Amino acid sequence: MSNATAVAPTDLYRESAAAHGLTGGLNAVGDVEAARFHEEGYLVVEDAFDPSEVAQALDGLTYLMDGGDGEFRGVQYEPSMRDAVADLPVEERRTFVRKVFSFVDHDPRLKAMSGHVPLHRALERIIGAPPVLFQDMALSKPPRMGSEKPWHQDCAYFEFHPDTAVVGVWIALDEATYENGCMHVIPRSHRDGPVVHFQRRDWQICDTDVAASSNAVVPLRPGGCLFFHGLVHHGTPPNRTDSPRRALQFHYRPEDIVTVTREERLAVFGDEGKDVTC
Ligand SMILES: O=C(O)CCC(=O)C(=O)O
Repeated sequence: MSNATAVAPTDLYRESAAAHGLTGGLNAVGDVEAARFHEEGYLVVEDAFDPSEVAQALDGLTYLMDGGDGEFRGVQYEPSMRDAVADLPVEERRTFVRKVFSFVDHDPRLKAMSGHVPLHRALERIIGAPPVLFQDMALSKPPRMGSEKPWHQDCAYFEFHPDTAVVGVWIALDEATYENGCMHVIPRSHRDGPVVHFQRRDWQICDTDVAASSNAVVPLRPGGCLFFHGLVHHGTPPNRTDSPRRALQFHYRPEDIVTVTREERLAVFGDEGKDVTC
């Protein structure tokens, strides 16, 4: 099916059980917690980063969004504002940013977040090998405008064998709530393996194939983080509030991996996703 403007069904995200998170920072991720990650497909650490680290990350993002690095091209705006932003003053333009990507080599504050030592220690426990960063982005949902990211599996976007130990790390920079579009995951869905994705409201898992009734909501305070398996079904509803919802998202993998071709990837995840990037 190809209908990118289709309207989201209203019952796709339930304000149901909030995911239970660890406290004690990233050092609280030990073998038991890593085993829980593999069982459930995700792990929440409520207090992973302190307020000064969050503030530094926001400063780094603001610098790049405002054109502080003339070489940087990784800023994407909400689709409805793409033509209009050029005429806006920078502070206003910033409001309409949807995504900032491939930034770690353009700002030392953001590089520090991606290389954060306790984060890498926790990832090594989960992956079972030293983590290699392979994708960095910041995802913003502008007030009242930030749209839904429908249910999907991140491995659908990567040219790695689907068994690769891919771990996403989603770090809240603002408080993330049900109302402003926090993450939702379907616990244990990674165990069912790759699922065909459809070009509908986005490149997504067919709505009727998502066990939305069993979704876990992942509200986070700034500095909280979600580790999620590359095959776990996840998504975010729209931002229905007057405040922005900004987050960092890093993806890590082990050094040794088996790559696949684009055609092999699309043969597994569905060939309607030819033109999409995560
Ligand atoms: O932050 C969001 O709104 C969605 C992030 C996400 O699921 C993704 O980019 O894969």
